Amino acid sequence: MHQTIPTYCALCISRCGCLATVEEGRLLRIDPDPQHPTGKAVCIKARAAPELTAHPQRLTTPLRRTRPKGEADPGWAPISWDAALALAGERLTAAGPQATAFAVATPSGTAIADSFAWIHRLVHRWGSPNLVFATENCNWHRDFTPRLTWGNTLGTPDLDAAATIVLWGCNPATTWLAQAERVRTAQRRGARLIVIDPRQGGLARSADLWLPVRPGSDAALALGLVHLLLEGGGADVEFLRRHSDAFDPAPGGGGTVLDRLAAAAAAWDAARVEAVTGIDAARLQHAAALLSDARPVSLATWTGTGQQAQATAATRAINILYALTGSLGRPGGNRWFPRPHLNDIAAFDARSGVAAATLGLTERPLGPPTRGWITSRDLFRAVVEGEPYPIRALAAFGSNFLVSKPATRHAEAALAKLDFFVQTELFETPTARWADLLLPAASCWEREGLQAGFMVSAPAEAHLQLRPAVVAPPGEAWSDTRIVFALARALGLADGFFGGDPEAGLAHVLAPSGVSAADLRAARRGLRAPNLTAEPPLPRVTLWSEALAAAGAGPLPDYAPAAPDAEFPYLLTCGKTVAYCHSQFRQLAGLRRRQPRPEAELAPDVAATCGIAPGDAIALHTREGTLHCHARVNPQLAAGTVWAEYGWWDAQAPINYNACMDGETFDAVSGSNALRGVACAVARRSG
Ligand SMILES: Nc1nc2c(c(=O)[nH]1)N[C@H]1C(S)=C(S)[C@@H](COP(=O)(O)OP(=O)(O)OC[C@H]3O[C@@H](n4cnc5c(=O)[nH]c(N)nc54)[C@H](O)[C@@H]3O)O[C@H]1N2
Ligand SMILES: Nc1nc2c(c(=O)[nH]1)N[C@H]1C(S)=C(S)[C@@H](COP(=O)(O)OP(=O)(O)OC[C@H]3O[C@@H](n4cnc5c(=O)[nH]c(N)nc54)[C@H](O)[C@@H]3O)O[C@H]1N2
Ligand code: SF4
Ligand SMILES: [Mo]
Repeated sequence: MHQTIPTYCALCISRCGCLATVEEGRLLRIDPDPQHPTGKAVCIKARAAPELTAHPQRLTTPLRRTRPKGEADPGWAPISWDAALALAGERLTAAGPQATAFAVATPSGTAIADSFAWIHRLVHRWGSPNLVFATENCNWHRDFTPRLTWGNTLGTPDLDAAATIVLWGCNPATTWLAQAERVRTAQRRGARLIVIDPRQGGLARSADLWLPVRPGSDAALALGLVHLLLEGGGADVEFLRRHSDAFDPAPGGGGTVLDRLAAAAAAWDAARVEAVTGIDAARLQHAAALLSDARPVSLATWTGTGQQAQATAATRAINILYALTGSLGRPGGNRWFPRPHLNDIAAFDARSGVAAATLGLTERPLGPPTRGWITSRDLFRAVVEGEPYPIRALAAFGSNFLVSKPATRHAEAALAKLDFFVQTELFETPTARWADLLLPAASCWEREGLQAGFMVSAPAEAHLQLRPAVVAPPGEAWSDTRIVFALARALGLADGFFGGDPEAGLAHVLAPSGVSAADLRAARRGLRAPNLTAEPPLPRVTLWSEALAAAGAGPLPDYAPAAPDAEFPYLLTCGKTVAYCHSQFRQLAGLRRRQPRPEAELAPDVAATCGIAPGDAIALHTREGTLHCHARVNPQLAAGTVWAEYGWWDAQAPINYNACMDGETFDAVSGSNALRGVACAVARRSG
């Protein structure tokens, strides 16, 4: 007998509402659930869920290493959960909280969001200062850099009421189906669309204006637009007068803050912008005209502007440009819609005693270390060199940082040197292969998960849903939340974890929402939460940032173009593809058929100069290393650009993009790695 279960897909940020068809404990298929606020469509990753839940390579029992680290075969030996938890408790206690770092997978590209706050609670309550997380290359510049300008996140673009939508370095048609659907609906209603991306993918094909910016040069483009808005009278002066420091005297003289901003932006006239970004004056004018006249403006940006060597300048300049439109916090602009009211159990306040010890905080006092989030580079250095203090143990919940983070000097030595490394995973990955103890995690289809707010619109944000397990986990796999609660017990923290009972924890989380877990289990599609948070008042905009000035960056953003490089004359950049999330899902044959091997797109000028035809085997060289892949030629790619896939791994072949990224080239404020706009050369190879 078939059973159809309403649920949502938790594999990526989109959290698409869907229907799971199950028969005799087996997941048969996933279909969209149009009644759900994010249920208009599902992608091929969700369609591959039956393969993920039944995959023969899934981890099904706790495994203990029996062979030395660094050997190809860890000699995994199955052990019981009791033995595994006792071992983890004993070894982590021996290392102690300061010498133990944690790691967590991305909540935007995995289902770890289910357990994200509980993992943070474990880290914070136990007293570890350090959690390796992807934020510097993921959401930092979207969610935290805007705090420097208006004290809050970028907010949610109110797409349903926007006159102009700007997608700047994000590609929701590939990475966020539910958001792309809202953009298409807005376009049908008549909203204008501007896409700023070196590659014309997805929605850029139907945009009113596509700006093929040269990778890594977004700060210059944004400053050029700030200049045009200020010069042409397109800035919302009334908004600035009431809600910003624009008319305050600038520290150090030179008139008001707005005068100083205008002077700084005037250095970016159209000719210089074109020379640096590749965007000609006509297109720049067109963009400025839309931003000046077709308001309110909604803005989405994500990793395209974040993974840059000057990402703070880029996002600051974009945020300032956005503030000039006067759309912030208004209907049709970026807003902070009311969300279900929940208790926050991440316990960031418990960090205060150890916060100062967070790795990288001294170097980046405005960056992710302020939240306890560290880079793998800083972790490896602490393990190998004992700098600034030794770290001996690592506890990771997913995260394949050997593939998802750039190459760093100490990686192998650090992983070999760790006294103890425990990881929860679905599969054995290149990172997991270094573990002492590997714990099998249930996938999102095999465990409950709570989603408070589905992001893409006001009604979606108010939606609260408790996703059911639609099938049982394979073998003895557990949900990460259950593992966190069990580890908390093993570390003597049961009191701070509701007696070690996840159900009691869930009841506490839901208490302020006005609904119970039982209510949510009955309302299978979820419901509009009775108690919502309040929409915050319009924030005050800080154009002139004393905080950045004090941290050694300029109070106003600027951009320093890289010198031309004769040896590595092209610019390498990357982006996501529909079939995969980061380094995941290469095991799934259904997805692998769609995208069987790593490929890179070359702009026609690059292909012509290098004598490369579509389908050729090529090598991409950077100063850090070499990447093997196959060529496509894409006429819809900024001149001089190479756009490659990342996330591939193979012990035998150099196909990991990030192995050619220099982990020492990063934004000084945030630590975001230069993964986009990297100097490269291209050559044909045989094979
Ligand atoms: N060159 C380049 N590099 C990038 C990016 C890029 O655009 N270009 N993007 C960056 C971004 S935005 C991010 S967020 C990071 C992501 O970096 P990571 O978080 O390291 O993401 P993945 O490489 O997908 O690895 C996630 C791992 O978690 C496991 N996993 C998945 N779901 C679960 C779960 O529910 N529980 C547990 N325990 N494990 C799970 C998967 O099997 C996988 O091995 O990569 C970054 N790296
Ligand atoms: N299919 C799929 N969906 C995902 C994920 C996934 O791995 N796969 N990961 C999830 C996660 S963790 C995240 S953070 C989001 C990220 O979502 P997005 O930010 O939308 O992801 P990307 O495709 O990495 O990058 C967006 C765009 O940046 C462009 N770009 C490259 N270089 C530059 C540049 O220098 N300037 C500008 N302006 N644009 C540039 C790329 O061409 C790409 O179109 O996606 C989430 N959804
Ligand atoms: S876009 Fe695909 S992977 Fe992401 S939530 Fe929707 S169906 Fe799942
Ligand atoms: Mo991400």
